[in-house]
Amino acid sequence: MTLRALRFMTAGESHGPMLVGILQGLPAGLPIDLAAIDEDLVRRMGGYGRGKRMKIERDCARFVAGVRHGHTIGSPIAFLIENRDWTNWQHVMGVEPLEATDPMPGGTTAESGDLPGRAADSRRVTRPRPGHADLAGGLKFDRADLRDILERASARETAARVAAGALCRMFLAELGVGITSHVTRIGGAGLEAGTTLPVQTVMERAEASPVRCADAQAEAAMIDAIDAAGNSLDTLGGTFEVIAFNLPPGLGSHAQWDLKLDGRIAQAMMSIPAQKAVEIGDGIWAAGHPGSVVHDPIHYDREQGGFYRPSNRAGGLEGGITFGGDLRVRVFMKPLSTLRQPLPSVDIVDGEPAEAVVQRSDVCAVPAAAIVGEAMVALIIADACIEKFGGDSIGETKRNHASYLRQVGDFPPQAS
Ligand code: EPS
Repeated sequence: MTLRALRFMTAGESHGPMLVGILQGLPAGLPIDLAAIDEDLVRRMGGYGRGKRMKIERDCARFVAGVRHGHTIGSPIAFLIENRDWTNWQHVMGVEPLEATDPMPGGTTAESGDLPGRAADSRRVTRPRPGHADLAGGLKFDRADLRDILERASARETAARVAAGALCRMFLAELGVGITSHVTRIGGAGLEAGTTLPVQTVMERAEASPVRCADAQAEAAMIDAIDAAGNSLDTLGGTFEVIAFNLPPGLGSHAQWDLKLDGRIAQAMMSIPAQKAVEIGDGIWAAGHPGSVVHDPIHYDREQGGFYRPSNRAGGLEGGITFGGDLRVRVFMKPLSTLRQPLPSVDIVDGEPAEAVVQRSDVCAVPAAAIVGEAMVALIIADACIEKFGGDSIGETKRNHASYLRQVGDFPPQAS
């Protein structure tokens, strides 16, 4: 349970008719830029190394509740994102029970072959891919067709997260908060260890890069690495960094384990498919260095707006609370588990060794994962802002936010 003031759920299979998202808890009166939501959806579809599915889709969000005349009205926001590929999967993903005589994909009928009904489907998946949810999910949900698992485990679901994240981003913009991201490594190619790029550089350069990399030399090496992996029928993971800037101090809390904002962010990032580790600030580097060089000294200058830090190795959080510096979260993605040259597996029908199923997939989806990472950070920070500032209307939230910032400016309180 990571959200405290917002509620968010998605539904939808990768090759079903559509994805569905419901987001509840944004204040009323928030202006909604529909085009900006679809722009974020297009950003997620892009990136060098994507596969053929993204050439079929034209992701856009159709709002069916919670937005009226361009503004939120305080009710749950509901939206749909159509899967254009659905037209190619209607038989495989149909809702109705299969009739014995139904024509099946592959030219068979449900009663043909030695397996009854749906199991005769030529797109039945019985050879789980190492690294995907196929086997673990099949065991848990007792499915004879592992498609019942992979359809929902697919990263297709993240399109709905990006639409919800775009709504949260609009809310955060009202409070002056911005979010950006860049790719720092793909396979063996990346920025030099210890590189921290300024937010402005990331915003200007990463967006224009096919791999979302802000450094031209690293970008070229990443593209070469993706080409080489694709040519050898392999896949690549990598790392990306999400940065949230102009954050108020005081989001999250030290007071209880499940209130700490770093923990809430880490959970949200780890929930993105294929992510295996999360680092806040220079956390991994810090583990190998003494405290005297790790922690960010505290300075004060009224002219400069009060407290400030010459460094931000903490990544914007101390004790699970923002202190006013940029939030920097790095996320580590494993290579996609659908391999065109499949790994050894076992056929669940007979327990015999078999090569894992080969599904259409991407060679590399790290640039897309960075956009999903932005959305998840937007969701968690928006949640923490509503938790801190409340407000049923955006005007009320902004008044509370402004009043709190005055309090911070007057710190410390007069002794009573
Ligand atoms: C994805 C849609 C999927 C994959 C990919 C991401 O479409 P399809 O399975 O039809 O090709 O391209 O999914 C995975 C990497 C995965 O492991 O499931 C998308 O919309 O992002």
